Amino acid sequence: MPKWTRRILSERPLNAETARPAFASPLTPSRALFLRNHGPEPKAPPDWRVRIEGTDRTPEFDVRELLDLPAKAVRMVLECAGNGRAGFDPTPPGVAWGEDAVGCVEFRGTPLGPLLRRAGLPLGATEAVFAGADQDEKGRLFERSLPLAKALHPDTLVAYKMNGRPIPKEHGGPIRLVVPGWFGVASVKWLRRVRPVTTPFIGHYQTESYVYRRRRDGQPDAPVGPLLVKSNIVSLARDETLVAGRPHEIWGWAWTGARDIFRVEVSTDGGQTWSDARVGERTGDYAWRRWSLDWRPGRKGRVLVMARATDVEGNTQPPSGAWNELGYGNNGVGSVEVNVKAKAAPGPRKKTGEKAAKKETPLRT
Ligand SMILES: Nc1nc2c(c(=O)[nH]1)N[C@H]1C(S)=C(S)[C@@H](COP(=O)(O)O)O[C@H]1N2
Ligand SMILES: [Mo]
Repeated sequence: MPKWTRRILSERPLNAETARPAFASPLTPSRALFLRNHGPEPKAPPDWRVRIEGTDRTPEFDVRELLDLPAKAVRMVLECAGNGRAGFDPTPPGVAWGEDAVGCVEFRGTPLGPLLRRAGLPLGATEAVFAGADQDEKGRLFERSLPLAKALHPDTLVAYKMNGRPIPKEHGGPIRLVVPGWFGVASVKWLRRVRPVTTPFIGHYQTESYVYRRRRDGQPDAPVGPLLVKSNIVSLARDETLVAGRPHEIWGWAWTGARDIFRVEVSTDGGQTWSDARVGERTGDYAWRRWSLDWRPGRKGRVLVMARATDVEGNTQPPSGAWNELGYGNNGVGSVEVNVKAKAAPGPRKKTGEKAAKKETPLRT
């Protein structure tokens, strides 16, 4: 099994980006997936239970009991809303995520809706509040709410498996909420308590952070919600050197919080001209799709390669993401600058020897 090295942005709490080699596969191995924490991992006793607080009853479930309920698997992109923050100018405060706080994983669990309905929803319930077991350095619980309709959506799961195995502790095991199609903050790890409420939930992780804030523009804060349309470039590393005339398949992943990706365009001239990439098969309602374009770099020099995704609702990645005070949702067009060097010139003629003879074989046809 490969040893994945995540890029660590902070040790305490542990925040780290996905190990880049893991982007080679459609599903991100759990050990390579980014980690986003606001405090230390809580202790996980073996009898971990999640409580659903209804009007009629407050059932509790451990993993074994959840396994007896109807199960569903979802392949989904998990992306931190702060992914790409370092690309905003000026850079907002917070963890300076590059582009790799994202991955695509398969969760398995039981839909939350029936659990909430069976426990009994209060008349006029508008949201459900989810509490994790972890506390941040200020002693605040990690709590976040969802609009009731999203909490009741058949794909919103109380999950106990990730990539076919029990959810690793660092990813919120043994029991985690998963909200496919929404930024990672909605998917509360170490889930302890679910309670429907009739008034908007106010809490640090709901109304003070993980909100789009543009007070200068007189806009009210809005909690981050669905993923924005976005793509990454996997096949090229920054400042990598390519050889003029030698084919290269430019490829990466594209995802959206809308229903599906519609197209991905690629530019190899810094955004002057764009070509449609091939978009690979759909592997799940919330999974990312591979895109690729065959390219033969021309003249030597620096080349800015860019990728731009559009979803079926007509949302396109903007040239740069919409800046906001806390630095969320940067889905500006991704780019990577590479070097193209000239094809190796034929070396000075050698007088004798097999090797020299081989080298002199004309390559052009
Ligand atoms: N209990 C709890 N749940 C949490 C968090 C947290 O700090 N505590 N971080 C959230 C954020 S902001 C993200 S992006 C995802 C990250 O999930 P991962 O660490 O499994 O990649 O978990 C979310 N759920
Ligand atoms: Mo996040």
